Amino acid sequence: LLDVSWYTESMRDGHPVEILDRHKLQEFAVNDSEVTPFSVPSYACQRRSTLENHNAVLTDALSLLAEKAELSDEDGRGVAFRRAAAVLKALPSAVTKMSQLTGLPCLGEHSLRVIKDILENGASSEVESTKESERFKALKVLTGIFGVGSKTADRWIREGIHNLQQLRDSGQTLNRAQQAGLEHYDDIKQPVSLAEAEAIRGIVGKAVASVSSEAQIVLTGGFRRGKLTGHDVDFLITHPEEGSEVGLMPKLVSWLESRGLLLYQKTTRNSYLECSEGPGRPPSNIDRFERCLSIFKLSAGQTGSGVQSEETAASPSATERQWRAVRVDLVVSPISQFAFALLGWTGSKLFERELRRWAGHEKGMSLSSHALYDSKQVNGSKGSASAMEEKRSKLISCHVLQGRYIRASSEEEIFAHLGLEFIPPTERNA
Ligand code: DCT
Ligand code: MG
Repeated sequence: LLDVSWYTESMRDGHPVEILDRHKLQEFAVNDSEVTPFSVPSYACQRRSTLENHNAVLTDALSLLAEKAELSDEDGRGVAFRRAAAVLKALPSAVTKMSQLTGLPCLGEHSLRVIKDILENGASSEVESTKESERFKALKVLTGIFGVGSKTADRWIREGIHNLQQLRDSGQTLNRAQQAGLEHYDDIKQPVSLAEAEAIRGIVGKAVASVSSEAQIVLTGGFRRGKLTGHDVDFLITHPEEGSEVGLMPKLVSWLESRGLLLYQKTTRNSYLECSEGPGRPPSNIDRFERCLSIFKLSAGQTGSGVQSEETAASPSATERQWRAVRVDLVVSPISQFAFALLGWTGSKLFERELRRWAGHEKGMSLSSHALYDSKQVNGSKGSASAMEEKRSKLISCHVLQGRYIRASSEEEIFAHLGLEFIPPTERNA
């Protein structure tokens, strides 16, 4: 009776994880003797991944190939490279021999070939040729524009547009986000520093306090994981009284807009409804909270240390004008979903993906940034029920479903429900 499509979806999502066996490794091994292989658990959410990385050369190479795959709409391949990179990031020291990799999870043949190339020749030919590829360079530049995804970039490249000037000259119609993205390209490309993130937190915090004395704001994303720079600043806002978070976002946005602090903003309303939604995860990993994607205008005076000095080369005007554009995401969550939202918005992206994969494959549960749903007692099937019957059963199951949602008021509780050891934010840098 119940909709279990999320489960099959998560199965599809869970690309088979390759475990490297000794037989396969022989192809790659250089010298097996006197080498102790590393050992790590399969899922990134079972590992402690700090920002310390002893294998940056290898993980940068694999991350670049992941990026290339993602920009080419090959998500499965992208995830495989991301998982391989995350395994190497979790190792306690640098890999020097292929034989150290025996038994490690998530290292497929392609990733091993890249690693071997680097260990033996100092570089991977595939990575080097990707870096030089005109198509890859154009995809990077064009998708670097806020509001431009890989599909749009691909279409533009096919029309002969490879860089910003060609885009400006082409007369392409850009939407509002893309226009703002193009206008503030240099600033947005520049990493956001922790000092800038904290300055923005101060301003947004003031805005939140002035629209509601009890509302709370938390810095999430990479900065919560201890990163010193990021591509944007992510905030999660809630209110201790369920329902009182409704209406906060428009007030907050008005407050910021009236002070000229937003160069661009687009707010989407909360579209999550547990009852009508059923246990399914959203079709994409994007959650359904009320969300404001914005480009913030940060004045030099507000960071204390002025506009980042590094950007002088990229954008000489940034220091002259005494402000810079910064990407800021605001998300509002009801307090009942706050722990899930906090966990979901802290990342890393791969850590989140692995938590969901663990929940689905190992625990028969569905995890989102809204809820944890236990589907183990699901019986019946979607079968050939008519649309009418399906609608009716969905309404009935709505009541039944309540019992299978697992509530949690902290991240620690969610890890416990998932049967995982708690991993603090600073160790979620998979
Ligand atoms: N997220 C996710 N899946 C996505 C996108 C985002 O799980 N497809 C979560 C994890 C991180 C958080 O949202 C914020 O996203 P980003 O800002 O893109 O990531 P970040 O880790 O904060 O990276 P950066 O430091 O570069 O901003
Ligand atoms: Mg971020």
